[in-house]
Amino acid sequence: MRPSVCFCKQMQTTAYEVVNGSYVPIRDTKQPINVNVKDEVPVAVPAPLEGVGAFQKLPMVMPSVDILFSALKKARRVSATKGIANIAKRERNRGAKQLDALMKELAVPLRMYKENFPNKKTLHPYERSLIELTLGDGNYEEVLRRVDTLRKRVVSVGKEHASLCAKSLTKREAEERLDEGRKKIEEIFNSEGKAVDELMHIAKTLRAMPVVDLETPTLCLVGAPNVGKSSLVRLLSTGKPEICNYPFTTRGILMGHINLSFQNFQVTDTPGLLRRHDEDRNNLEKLTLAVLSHLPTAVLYVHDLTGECGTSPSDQYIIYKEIKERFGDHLWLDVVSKGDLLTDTPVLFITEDSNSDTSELAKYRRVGPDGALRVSVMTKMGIDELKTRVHELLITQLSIIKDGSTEEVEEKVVVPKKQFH
Ligand SMILES: Nc1nc2c(ncn2[C@@H]2O[C@H](COP(=O)(O)OP(=O)(O)OP(=O)(O)O)[C@@H](O)[C@H]2O)c(=O)[nH]1
Ligand SMILES: [Mg+2]
Repeated sequence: MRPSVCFCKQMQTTAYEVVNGSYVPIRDTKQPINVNVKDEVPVAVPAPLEGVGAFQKLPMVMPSVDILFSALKKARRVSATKGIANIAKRERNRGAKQLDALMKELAVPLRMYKENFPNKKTLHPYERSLIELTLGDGNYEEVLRRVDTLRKRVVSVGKEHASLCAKSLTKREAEERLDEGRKKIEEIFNSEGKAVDELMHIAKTLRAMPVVDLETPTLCLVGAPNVGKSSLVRLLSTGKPEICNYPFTTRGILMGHINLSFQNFQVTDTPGLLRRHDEDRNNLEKLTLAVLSHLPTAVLYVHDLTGECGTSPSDQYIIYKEIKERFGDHLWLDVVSKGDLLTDTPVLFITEDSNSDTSELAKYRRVGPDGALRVSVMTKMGIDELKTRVHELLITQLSIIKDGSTEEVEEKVVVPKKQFH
């Protein structure tokens, strides 16, 4: 049966730049062991997957100048308690109340940010990786810490000056102390309010990240740089990634959607992987590994045997072997791309020596891994077959997801929640 493909509206497909950092995604393979007392056989109980989507729930952060402006305006409107006849008393009461109001108007939004920006440790590992790789190591926590330090300083200085003002002996002194306190708080906010603006920028960056739904089957395109991943994403889904003839065109995770026979599927495009150790990988490659490590995606692995992409077939073979070994438990489909350019003679780079080829590598140069489908985006060779195979793969993934959620419901009944923490 050939699936009918209908393209739906493009959603959340913005790719984003990744800054430098030293984070390496590590697959969390540790699972709590539940010992069956009766036969004493340890049974691995999979930890329930925490949900993704925390970035969409981040609070809106106001620019620091707006927070200050609005707080000053509101504080100035505060008047002295009614019925105080003595001028000095009335003035110091007004001054103390205004400083207290100013302090509160500034501290409340800052406290709200602190409470509503999630602790990184409680996030889904995928979102944790995104934070590390896009914002840089520890930057998220650092900015939140600075916002909280600012809040504490405003509170402490506000209280100190409100109390000084309340002790004033004359109207003039009360006015001066109010002025002093206000200036001091303004100074602090002006010099340290940058943290709030940085937090606003962080929230904006995180909110713009592609939304992944763990319940929706997802296909992830993986392969060396420039092999034609994005071209296939464009053909298979609503995602419209940039396509260029140079490596690392794709600079972020991009999400497209496929609607096949009334069922929605997700497709993610990822940056290319080079032949090197994890420690040497750039953050773009680490993003790809984070997707494979933390998201239950099916993999469409793309091989370019034409020599066009810049990574030799033997290097692609080595990258492939490593990735397959690490992530081979994902549902998997191999494609050989740019079929229109492939000739019968396998391509050899100057740096390669075919005499040292194993029989497996020699076969790889000609046809790719066992069962790989040859396709061409240019001539549409193999594309109908690819769509059928992708559909089958995603339907299989859908049934795995459904089975998984049934098991999880059962587990929740019998296993105390504490065991997972
Ligand atoms: N002749 C031919 N060229 C192709 C085909 N598919 C992709 N290309 C070209 O290969 C180049 C790289 O394609 P992309 O789709 O950007 O490759 P990518 O793997 O996403 O690249 P990165 O994002 O940089 O890793 C572009 O110039 C494409 O036009 C194909 O089937 N035939
Ligand atoms: Mg690309």
